[in-house]
Amino acid sequence: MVAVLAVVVSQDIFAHTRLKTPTIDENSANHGSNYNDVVIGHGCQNETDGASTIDTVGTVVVFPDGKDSIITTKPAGSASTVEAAIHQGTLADFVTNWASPVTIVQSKDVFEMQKYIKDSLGNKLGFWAGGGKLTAGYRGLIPLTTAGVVINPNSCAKSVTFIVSIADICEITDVGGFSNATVQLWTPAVGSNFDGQGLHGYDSPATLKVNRTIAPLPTSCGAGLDVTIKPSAAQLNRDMKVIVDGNQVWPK
Ligand SMILES: [Cu+2]
Repeated sequence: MVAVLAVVVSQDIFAHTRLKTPTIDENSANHGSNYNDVVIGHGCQNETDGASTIDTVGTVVVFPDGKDSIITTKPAGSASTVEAAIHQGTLADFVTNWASPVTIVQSKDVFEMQKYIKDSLGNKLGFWAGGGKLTAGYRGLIPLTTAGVVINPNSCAKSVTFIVSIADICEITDVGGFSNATVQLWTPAVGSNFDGQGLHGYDSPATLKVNRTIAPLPTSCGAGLDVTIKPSAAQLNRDMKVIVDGNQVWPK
């Protein structure tokens, strides 16, 4: 019985919502992009037996804006127990071309509507897709491309990992109504309204890791740095929204 339970639990972990291709190389091609999908792994959990039997009616995907993002570094290849250091500089210290990280690939395969989430300058920081539903027990592929990322050639970054915040919505509620039955939050715990403390997927966001493959690491860098870019709480509170025709639909 214990072995059976262990198998069920680990399958559930692998079914968390993630990018289909979570690790890519740098890409300096003109208008370079990398095709990818958000993979919605499972629906929401019913309150009777906790199984993921509730259909998903929409998803919200947000990349860090790179302006007030939380930037941390670790020596490349260090153990997960090594504490990350806060970087006091800007994202440009590590990435030279971050502006509009994501482009929607038009598709009605899963949801009927797709709309960008932009900042005040028009940068495309994410998108939502909704209308119709993803049936519980099925996987959903939501196609997108990410902009080609160029790592600052003078930096010591060996890789840069962008934390991608995703909300899979099963029932439209306000923030107070978030539960395992209404939403699956794949977000970093940064103190936003979307942390989902105690809920399935707590502090287990999707990631996009970009490996340095163009300019060689300067020899003065030694082994180099693994850099992580997380969105700020302020950004998530601003951007994790579904707005239809000027009206905020989610959270209510
Ligand atoms: Cu899961």
